[in-house]
Amino acid sequence: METGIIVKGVGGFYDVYLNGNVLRCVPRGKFRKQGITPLVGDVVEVNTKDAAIESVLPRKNQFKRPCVANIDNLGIVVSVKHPEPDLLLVDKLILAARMNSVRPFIVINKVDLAEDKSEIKAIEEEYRLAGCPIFCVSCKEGIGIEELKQNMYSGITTFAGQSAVGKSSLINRLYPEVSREVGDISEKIKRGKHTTRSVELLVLPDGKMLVDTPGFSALEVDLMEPEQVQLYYDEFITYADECRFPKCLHYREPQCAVKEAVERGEIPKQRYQRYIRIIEDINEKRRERW
Ligand SMILES: Nc1nc2c(ncn2[C@@H]2O[C@H](COP(=O)(O)OP(=O)(O)OP(=O)(O)O)[C@@H](O)[C@H]2O)c(=O)[nH]1
Ligand SMILES: [Mg+2]
Ligand SMILES: [Zn+2]
Repeated sequence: METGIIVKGVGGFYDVYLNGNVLRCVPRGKFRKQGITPLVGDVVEVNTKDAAIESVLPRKNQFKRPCVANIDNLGIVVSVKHPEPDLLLVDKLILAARMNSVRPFIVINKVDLAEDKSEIKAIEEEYRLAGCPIFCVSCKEGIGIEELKQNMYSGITTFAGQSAVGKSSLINRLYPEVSREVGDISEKIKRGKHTTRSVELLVLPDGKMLVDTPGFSALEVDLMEPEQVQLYYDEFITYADECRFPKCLHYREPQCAVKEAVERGEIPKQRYQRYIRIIEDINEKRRERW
């Protein structure tokens, strides 16, 4: 028995990356009876004699769009401009990642479009205390690409962010050897035709892995409890103990140490205000549900 990782599903078969090779395998019939569908990203035990998947190891996480398991890292891409940065989306993606035990990092792309450094600094400042590494790059000019590549975490990485921030360009720049796999125009047309385009895990020369479809969804944030959200804000942690109420949401409560830290400028104000928007959004969604 050998352990491998599913890189692709092909009409009832699964391509398993195993000892540096890809082996097309069939799942044992018992999976269907047990209601288990193997997913791309699954770590599986394979009987190499008859290329059969014997078992699927427990998953660390699982996503619907793209349909993939065991994501380790999420690169959240945002551009200096064109499009204007949507930092609420960045915040939600950080939350969605952390909620699912995925490690987030931020990539500020299109630094070549910044008229002066202050536009880049403004974004960096927002996430100074958020506990995610930040990389500044220009896919157009090749700035910062090598540094990001050196710092890419091991395991499975996927990128997310608004349309046109440069996710495909980034993958092309980082890993030109797999570039034909990512969204050029023809790929986009193809995708339009096949509404459920299958997801594929790309094994890179350095052994790291990449999910080629950026589709990590931030919607799950709506399912969080309001009390849970703050747990994922590193910048609140040191202050939260000092709040008057142990279950303080740092929202409308009096004597809130987090709000005081915001007033003193120790926590970035906009980031805090977007946190409040997320809390209010969740509350609103709940009211609609009842
Ligand atoms: N000026 C500048 N333009 C860039 C840079 N990176 C990407 N672009 C341009 O931004 C546009 C969008 O890039 P894509 O890589 O297709 O963006 P994407 O995030 O994959 O977009 P979707 O697939 O729609 O989600 C393209 O016209 C790129 O040429 C950059 O660093 N600087
Ligand atoms: Mg793209
Ligand atoms: Zn508080």
